[in-house]
Amino acid sequence: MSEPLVLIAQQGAVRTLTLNRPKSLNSFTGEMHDELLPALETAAADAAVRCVVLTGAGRGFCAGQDLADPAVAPRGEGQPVEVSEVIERRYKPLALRIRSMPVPVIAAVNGVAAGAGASIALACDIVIAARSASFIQAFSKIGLLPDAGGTWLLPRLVGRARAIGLAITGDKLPADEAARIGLIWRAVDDAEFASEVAAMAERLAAMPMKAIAETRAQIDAGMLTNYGDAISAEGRRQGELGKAPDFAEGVAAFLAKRAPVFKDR
Ligand code: T3D
Repeated sequence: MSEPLVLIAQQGAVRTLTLNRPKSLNSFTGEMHDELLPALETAAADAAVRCVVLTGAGRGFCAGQDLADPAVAPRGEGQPVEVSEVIERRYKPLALRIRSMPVPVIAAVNGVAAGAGASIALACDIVIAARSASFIQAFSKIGLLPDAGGTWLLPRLVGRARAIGLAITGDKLPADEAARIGLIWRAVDDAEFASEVAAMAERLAAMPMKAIAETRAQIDAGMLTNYGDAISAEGRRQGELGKAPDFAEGVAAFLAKRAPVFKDR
């Protein structure tokens, strides 16, 4: 039997999904998509999961689309390949699933994240990178534009000037620099990478899930609306959170000077 292309592990309330095509720097094939999206769906539906960590096996996080995959590899003159179909059918559902998970998603970027691999990492809620990792908008080097959400994410994360610079040059951005310009949450020493990721995952898993999911949804929605409408939308979401048990627990714990135990999802 062949090895799974996505390894699934559970530690406490943390579900870790590891892209597992290390020889090709975990680049995406149709088969890997076939395993990753269901793994996320399963995690979303499992009440025992309160944080998902996405990472890569070996020395890379993900080198984007597998350029040798016959489904998308250019076939020569007169035989165009329908790239848009792959994006619509594969990357869009994946990115939207990550962005709408009922629990926080950490991208633990252990090595290079290139092309759609970078877009998928940046779609996650918290990106922690090992200091030796890097981010590459590899698309321009092969005559493409940033996809899988790249053109939407980049300017929102780092502003137009840097988004265009990164996208056009395709230059390698070291993890430290990515953190400095606000592309990611943190870069950490390689020796501390695993423990830092585990600590953050454990911390997030103990937080109020509904509040985290609503915060993410409202920050994304707020970017598409005006200030007043954003305040009203925040209020509506806050109204729902205010009725949930986690809010009552949070306040009770604060007043009793004890640690809260959040259970909603
Ligand atoms: O096509 C569509 O459907 C549209 C969707 C597009 C989405 C995209 O993601 S487009 C962007 C695709 N990705 C790339 O263009 C990145 C290609 N890879 C690289 O530029 C380099 O590999 C890296 C800069 C990421 C890392 O460089 P390095 O020197 O550390 O490693 P390497 O030696 O280049 O790669 C190691 C192996 O992984 C190597 O295989 P080998 O020679 O040992 O057998 C290499 O061919 C393989 N590999 C790396 N990236 C890919 C890949 N194989 C297939 N597809 C890849 N994307």
